[in-house]
Amino acid sequence: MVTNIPGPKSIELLARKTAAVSAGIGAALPIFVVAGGGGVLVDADGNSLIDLGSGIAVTNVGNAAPTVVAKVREQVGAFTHTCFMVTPYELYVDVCERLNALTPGDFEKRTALFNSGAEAVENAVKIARHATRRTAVVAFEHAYHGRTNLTMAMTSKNMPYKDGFGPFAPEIYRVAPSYPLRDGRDGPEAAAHAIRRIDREIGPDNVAALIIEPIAGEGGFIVPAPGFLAALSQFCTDNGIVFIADEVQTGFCRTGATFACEQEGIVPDLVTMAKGMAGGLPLAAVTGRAEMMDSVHPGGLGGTYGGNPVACAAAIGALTELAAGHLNGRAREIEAIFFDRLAPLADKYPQIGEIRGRGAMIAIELVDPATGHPDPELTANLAKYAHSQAVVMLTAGTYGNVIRFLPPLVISDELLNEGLDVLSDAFAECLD
Ligand code: PLZ
Repeated sequence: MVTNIPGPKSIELLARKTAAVSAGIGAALPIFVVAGGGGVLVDADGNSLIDLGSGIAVTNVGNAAPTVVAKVREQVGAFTHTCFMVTPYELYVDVCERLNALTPGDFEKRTALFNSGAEAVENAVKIARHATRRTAVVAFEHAYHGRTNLTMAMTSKNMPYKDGFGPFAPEIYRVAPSYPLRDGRDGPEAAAHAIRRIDREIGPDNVAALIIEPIAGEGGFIVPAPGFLAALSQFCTDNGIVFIADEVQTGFCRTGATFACEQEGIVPDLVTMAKGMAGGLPLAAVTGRAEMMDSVHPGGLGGTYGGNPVACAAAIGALTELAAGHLNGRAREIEAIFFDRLAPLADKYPQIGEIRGRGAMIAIELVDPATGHPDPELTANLAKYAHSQAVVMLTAGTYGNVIRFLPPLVISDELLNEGLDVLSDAFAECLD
C-alpha cells in the first residue's frame, strides 16, 4: 500500500463515477484498477491489492494471463467481428468442440455460444422448453441465475436483484435446496422434500427443466448434502425433465474438478457456462445432449455478438490451460490452505457458523452465536476492514452473512497467506 484506500486518484474517480454512472451500478471496493495479474490488482494510486475475488470467479487462469493475451492480440488484428450467424469462423466451432469434449457425459453433444451467464441460462431454458414442449421451470431457494427478466424470476434473493423490477416471467417454481447448516436433512431427504413439492404443486409432466447450481454461488457457497443432486438428477431422468447444471460460477476448475457436477457423480443434460472460460472476456455457453440442442429450428437461437471472435480466441487460450488439468490440483491445494488457516479462526470465534466450499470456492457463514441467526453486519465489517487493508474480499448469501473467497487459481501460496493474515486481523479488529 502506498496510500490509504481509497487514495486521492481513486477518490477523484469515485466522484466522476457518481456524476456519470447510474447509481444502480454498485462497486464493492472504492478503488479503480489500472493493471492486474498473478493474484494482484494495482489501483490508480499505485496500491497493490490481493485479489481473492477473481472478478467474481472469472479470472481462474489469472488476470491478463499470457496465453489469453497472446490469442487475443493475434485475433484482434485479424478481425474483430463478423456475426457468426452471418459469416461464420472456425474459432467458434473450435470452442464448441472443446466444450463438447470437456463437459461431463460421453454422449453426443452440441454447444451454442452467448455473451453472459444470464444469457446462457435464458437459452438453456428456451432449449429445454422447445425440446420437451413443456413450460414449467423448477429453480431453488438461494439460487442465482442472472439479472435479465427470466433469470431474475429464477433468482431467489429480492434485494438488490429484483426489488421493484417486476413483473417477473411466469412458470418459474421455487423449491427448497439442501442446506446442511440450516435444514438438518441428509441429501436423499432434502431431495425427497423438493420432489414432493414438485409432485404436489407443479406435476412432473408439466416441468420442462430443473436448474440448479451444483454449489449455490451468490447464495453463499451452499454445498448440498451428498446424494442430493444425484437424487434430483435421477428424478429428472425418470420424468423426462431436462436437468440443467448452472456451472457459471462453479465451472472451469474452480472447485477442484473441471466441473463441480463431476464431484457429485452426476451428468447433466445441459450445462450453462460463462465466467472462467475466457480469461475475462465476455463469453458464455450452453452445452448438452445433441438431440435437445438440435431440437431447435435453425435461427431459433443466436444474437449479434454471441461467440465473438476475440472472446473465442481468449477462450482457446484459457481452455488450453484449463483442460491441461493442473489447475484442478492447484484448486485443491488452495482449498487445503484455506481449511488449514480458517480452522483456528473457527475455534476462536463462535461467530463462525460454518466453513464450507470446495477447491478455490470457500466461504465462511457468520452467525450470532447465541441464536444461530445470520450476522450480516459483522460480515460487512470484516469485508470493509479487508478492503481498507488492500484485500479484495467478497460477501454473499441470501442473508448477506457470508464471506466468500474466489482467488485466481494461479495465486501464489505467499499472497494467499498474506490475504488470510488480513482476514485474521479483521476478526481481531471486529471481535477482540
Ligand atoms: N449463474 C451461477 O453466478 C453470475 C453475479 C454478479 P452473468 N454471478 C455473479 C452480479 O451481482 O451481477 C451468475 C452466476 C450463476 C448465472 C450468473 C449470471 O452471469 O454473466 O453475470 O450474466
